[in-house]
Amino acid sequence: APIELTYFPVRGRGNAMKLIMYDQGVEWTDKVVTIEEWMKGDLKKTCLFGQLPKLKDGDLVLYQSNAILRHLARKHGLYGKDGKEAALIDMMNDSIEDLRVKYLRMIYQEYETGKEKYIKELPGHLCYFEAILAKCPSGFLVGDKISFADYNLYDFLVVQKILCCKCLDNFPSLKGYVDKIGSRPKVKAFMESDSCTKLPVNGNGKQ
Ligand code: GSH
Repeated sequence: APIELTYFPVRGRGNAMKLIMYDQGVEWTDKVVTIEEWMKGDLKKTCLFGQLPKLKDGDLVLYQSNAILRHLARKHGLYGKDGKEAALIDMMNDSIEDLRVKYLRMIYQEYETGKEKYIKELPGHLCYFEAILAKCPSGFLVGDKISFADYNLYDFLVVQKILCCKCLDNFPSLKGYVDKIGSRPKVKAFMESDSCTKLPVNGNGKQ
């Protein structure tokens, strides 16, 4: 049976895993849960931590977006060539998660009052990834191959550009990275497809 992804009709935490599945040629079905359906509460009660996304792969049922990314990575060779690379990829992904949490806090809790400050502070966070990528001849975060952290960072950076189109202007390596990953034929096709463009970036309509 194909993998089944249950999530809200937003890009949010779902897009990076969809990108991986699309780019890696994984078959999956989308189970879209509207907010109205969710508000009824029945599905929430069945979710291990009361939240989505949820990924069903055979008899494995997974919650937590980063655990889902890692599961897909293990299955599809997106977790480095050895334990050392895997550790470094985990480290990168944790840092992306830190930034994602900051972004989501601003979007959901203080968009009106905190957006300008967030945009002002963003270069101070992105500069670390700029320095990392400037030193990577492969153009990926770790090693010679794309990893789940690359899909996650790419997705995050695209969303930052939606917030502030100039945010990568002083970061040539990050710009080149977004262009490079974004020009992978299936990544490009997915990002231009209805599955991505028809969805709001976030659940509250802010972006
Ligand atoms: N750490 C979790 C993950 O990475 O999957 C966070 C999951 C999360 O925040 N889910 C939100 C949710 O289910 C949507 S992105 N909200 C509805 C609710 O909490 O009732």
